Amino acid sequence: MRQPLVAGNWKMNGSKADAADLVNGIKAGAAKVQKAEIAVCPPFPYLQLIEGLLAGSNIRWGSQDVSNESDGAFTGQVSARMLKDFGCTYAIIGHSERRMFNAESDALIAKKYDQALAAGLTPVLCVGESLEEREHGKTEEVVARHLDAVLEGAGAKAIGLGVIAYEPVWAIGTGVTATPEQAQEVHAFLRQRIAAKSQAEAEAVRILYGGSMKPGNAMELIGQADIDGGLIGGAALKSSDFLAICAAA
Ligand code: 3PY
Repeated sequence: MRQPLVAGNWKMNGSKADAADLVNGIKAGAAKVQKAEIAVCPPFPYLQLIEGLLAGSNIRWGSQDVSNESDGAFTGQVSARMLKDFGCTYAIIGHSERRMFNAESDALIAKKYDQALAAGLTPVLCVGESLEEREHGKTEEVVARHLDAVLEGAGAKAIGLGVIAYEPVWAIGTGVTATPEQAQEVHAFLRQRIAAKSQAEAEAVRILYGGSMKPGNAMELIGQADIDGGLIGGAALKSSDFLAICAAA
């Protein structure tokens, strides 16, 4: 029913040459990926290069962020319309690194989500708790707050038009991965919360797991009932690892 999605979040890594090598490597192996939809999210300066290299392939690309404004005097920001203009499909929104290092609030993230949808992009809304929050039994409270910022404002239909990525902060860049059971529990919670507003949107929306997903754990994680793919960090920077995750999905 739900086609798995494996999206690589390259973060602020690599050079122009690295970006070209990586995407060419992914392109070369993509034919062996049977089921999953593949997407890459390179840094902004390389998007146009990647768009050219991916022309004619069925690999999609996305941005790692988008402005909460449509246009105007917002130095340094990139609008959803600009991204859509030259073929962008996805926009990662509310990644924990942006919540942490750029002080992005739920209200701001909800505006970015609206901008992405209005321009015809598919927002990938990141939600997830810190280690301290998990240890204090606050996981559901935190991911509910992150989800509700969009669900309560834009509504279940808007959530159904996007993708959700559950990324426990304690599993990002630490090498520690949530167990399949821990991840499934949160994914099921998120889906039930959407189902309380709309069963159809809850069944349709893809919920990805992110946080140290790698070739060795991808199959078990994505094999869980409510895990529909991955948002991949470090392992997305090596085409063989990324392709192995895509093949496992
Ligand atoms: C990670 O796996 O490190 C990520 O943050 C993916 O977005």
